Amino acid sequence: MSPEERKANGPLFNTLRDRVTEAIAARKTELQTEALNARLASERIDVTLPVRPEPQGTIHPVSQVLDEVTAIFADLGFAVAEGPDIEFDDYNFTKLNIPPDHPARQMHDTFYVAKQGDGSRHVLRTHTSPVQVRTMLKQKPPIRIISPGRAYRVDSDATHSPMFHQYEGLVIDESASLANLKWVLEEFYKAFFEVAQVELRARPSYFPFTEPSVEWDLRCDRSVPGRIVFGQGNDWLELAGSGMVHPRVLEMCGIDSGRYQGFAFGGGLDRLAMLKYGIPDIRPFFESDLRWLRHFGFAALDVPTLDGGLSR
Ligand code: FA5
Repeated sequence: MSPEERKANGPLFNTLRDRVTEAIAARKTELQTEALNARLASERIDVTLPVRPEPQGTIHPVSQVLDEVTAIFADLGFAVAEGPDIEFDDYNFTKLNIPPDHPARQMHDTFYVAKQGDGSRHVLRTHTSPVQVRTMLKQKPPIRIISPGRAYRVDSDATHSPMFHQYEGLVIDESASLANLKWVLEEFYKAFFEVAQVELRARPSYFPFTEPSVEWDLRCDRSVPGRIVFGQGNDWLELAGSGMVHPRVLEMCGIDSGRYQGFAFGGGLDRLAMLKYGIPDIRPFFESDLRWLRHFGFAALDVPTLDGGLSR
């Protein structure tokens, strides 16, 4: 265009350019709004729904049984106490009336941890009984605790694992007796095996930290191969070690044995899981085989409670 033409048409073209720019911007906003609305419609979620329609994964039988045992003892008024897996030799043995060089140390095939700088020695706890010591050292009677947890022994076959689980019970007050212990165990086994009645048989036993010491067998029926019915029949199943806490243990833990007395008991959690849920071998418990876990595992959202049902 000549300079004159440019002068005349310039404003016209400027106006045209502005209108085109505006139209493009308007259309762009419109398309963006449409795209956002389409995305919001397609990605809409109901936040009140569970994250997944089907929970993935299952609860391990040991965790299930641990929750069941805790629920039952909580109902009986027991608090849960804990202790570390790596324990002082003193708490695992000496304060439980098993001094160094005592032959009872050979009853436990112990994993020892290297000596500390001060010469003291730690062990992987061979049972949950050191939690008794820890509890008595920091709490005055009355004491009523249950302590489920891991224990370790140099031991491995179909019913023994180097790492396994135990539960420990301890009751200390001015009058706790063997009769009370028997009642507690009866209530526990009734609730745990979900039967109306159980019968316990006491056998004299030996644990250095209890005197007298008693082992308990539960009446059951094993006449049909592969099946156990609890509370009836002519067979007996060994279930728990127990006894009256040795006065020397009370004294070593700072409790006046002239005034206080009590009972302790303990058994294998894995063993309870095997019995209740018909699992023949302990070794796959700790192999993390997903097929085994899916077969023997429990629904992830079912929390065992006494009124809601332990295993259903
Ligand atoms: C004890 O460990 C005592 N502390 C129990 C006790 C507590 C007695 C309080 C008195 C008062 P024992 O060594 O018998 O006792 O072990 C108890 C249970 O642990 C056994 O019956 C068994 O069910 C389980 N257990 C022991 N070793 C293993 C293992 N290697 N694998 C799986 N379970 C085991």
